[in-house]
Amino acid sequence: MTYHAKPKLHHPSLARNAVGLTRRDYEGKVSTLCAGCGHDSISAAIIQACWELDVKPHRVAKLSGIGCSSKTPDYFLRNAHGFNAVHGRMPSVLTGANLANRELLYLGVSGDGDSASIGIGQFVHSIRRGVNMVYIVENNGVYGLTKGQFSATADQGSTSKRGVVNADQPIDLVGLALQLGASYVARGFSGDKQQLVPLIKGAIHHRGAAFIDVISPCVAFNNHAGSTKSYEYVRQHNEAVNRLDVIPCRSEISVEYPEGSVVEVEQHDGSVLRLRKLAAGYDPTDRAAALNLVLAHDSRGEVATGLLFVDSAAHDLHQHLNTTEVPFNRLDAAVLCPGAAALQRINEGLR
Ligand SMILES: Cc1ncc(C[n+]2csc(CCOP(=O)(O)OP(=O)(O)O)c2C)c(N)n1
Ligand code: SF4
Ligand SMILES: [Mg+2]
Repeated sequence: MTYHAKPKLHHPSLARNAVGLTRRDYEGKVSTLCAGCGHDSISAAIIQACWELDVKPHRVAKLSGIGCSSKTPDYFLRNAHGFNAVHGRMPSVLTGANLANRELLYLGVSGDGDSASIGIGQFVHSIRRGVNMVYIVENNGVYGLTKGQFSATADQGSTSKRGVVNADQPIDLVGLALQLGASYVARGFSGDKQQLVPLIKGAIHHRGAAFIDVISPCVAFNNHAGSTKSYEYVRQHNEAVNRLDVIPCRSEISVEYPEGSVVEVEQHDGSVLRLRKLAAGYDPTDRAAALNLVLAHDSRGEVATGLLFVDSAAHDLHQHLNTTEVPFNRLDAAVLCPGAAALQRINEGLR
């Protein structure tokens, strides 16, 4: 018999956030993933980010597709809304839910197989439409759930566990997201929680399509020498361009930094993204520079991480479509069905 429920009783001394919840209140079921899988570290980072931001779990909708990565929403935020879509179809389900109710926080969790292969058509359109969401790809370069075939993000020349060489060019989802107009683009590493938690927090505060590619090693099928998605490879080739602090309200800024070493980007909701520069002269508000940086690092076999691009003035899908602010489930019959006279007026206007 397997036992997946966690005890609900907490020690009374556990720290509580502003909405009265402990970190444990943001957990889910016990993970069934392999011990050491990067995906579990990403779940822990999501839990930490939501707890620190005082997110109310019932105001979150977590959506995913199929894969080990897509199983993970079961392991965090047990009191959130959840929908496990068909393989590669998470983005359209998320888009529909978001159109129906813009008041929830939409968290899409996917894999490199789910988003870069079968679901790539869905991925690109959700990004280019500017759906207000946090879209996380847990990128291990393989189809972990189906036993480790190369995915479309596997680097050319990297080898499988059995020594087969991948001949195909990889799809870089970060480069694609930048080209498609994503307004918050980051790359993290599941082995660096200190970097990842603020990247998720920044994405939660962002309005628009926020995309985070998280390199997340698959210990069962892609953690050997010859893989470019192993813990060792990423640790050796990780080039962080900046370190992010998310400050929910401007007045809380207290630490002083030497002039020129920090970029601050104010978000639409008043929160501030404070970026401590690690790469000299890198401007995270310049989309073309971000694309160049990613391509240059790729060509050297390096993994550029950090907040690569942000556009705080971006508009989201609702603003593009000028939709109603009231969630559909709160619109009454008179609004939804305004009657024959209103229809007549619309028809007249189209003649
Ligand atoms: C329509 C369809 N085709 C194929 C599959 C088989 N399948 C299940 S998961 C998966 C790949 C998952 O890879 P990824 O998204 O990278 O997730 P990971 O397991 O690596 O986290 C595939 C091909 C499926 N479930 N449905
Ligand atoms: S097979 Fe790979 S991706 Fe799936 S749980 Fe195991 S380590 Fe994680
Ligand atoms: Mg994968």
